[in-house]
Amino acid sequence: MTTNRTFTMIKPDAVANGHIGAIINDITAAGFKIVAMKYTKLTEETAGQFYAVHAARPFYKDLVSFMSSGPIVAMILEKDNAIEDFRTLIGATNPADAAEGTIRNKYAVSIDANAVHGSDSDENAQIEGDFFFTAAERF
Ligand code: IDP
Ligand code: MG
Repeated sequence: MTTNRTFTMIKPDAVANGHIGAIINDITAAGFKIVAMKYTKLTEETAGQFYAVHAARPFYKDLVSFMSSGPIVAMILEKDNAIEDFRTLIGATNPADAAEGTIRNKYAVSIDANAVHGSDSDENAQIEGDFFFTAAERF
């Protein structure tokens, strides 16, 4: 089932570098509606749970440490073809490979500190949104 929703986080690097406003502007200008939004901070424990799918990868420990290093902005977004269109908007994981004008091209620092998260499937968008938001926090 396609839900037309995705989940994103503005990661600690982009928050610390003052890019919250610009990134939200790019997201809404691209036609995404904000369904839920929260300024919050992950702990090592909650970051570890969120990225449990990557637990076997060599960068997991660094990823958990980075994602709990400062505040983030979590959002559920809605648009036709949300998953794919949002991945296009943010660009490749490594900002060095991200297309001109994409969010990671403009705001990311490195392959780990890469400005934003974007869900990779409808199923994961649902799981990730549920991780941060109750039903009453979605509009
Ligand atoms: P994605 O965020 O583009 O979907 P994933 O492969 O799902 O990329 O990786 C999750 C996150 O883990 C990335 O956004 C990035 O922050 C980090 N990451 C991915 N690959 C590497 C790597 O090779 N070195 C360090 N960090 C990485
Ligand atoms: Mg991913």
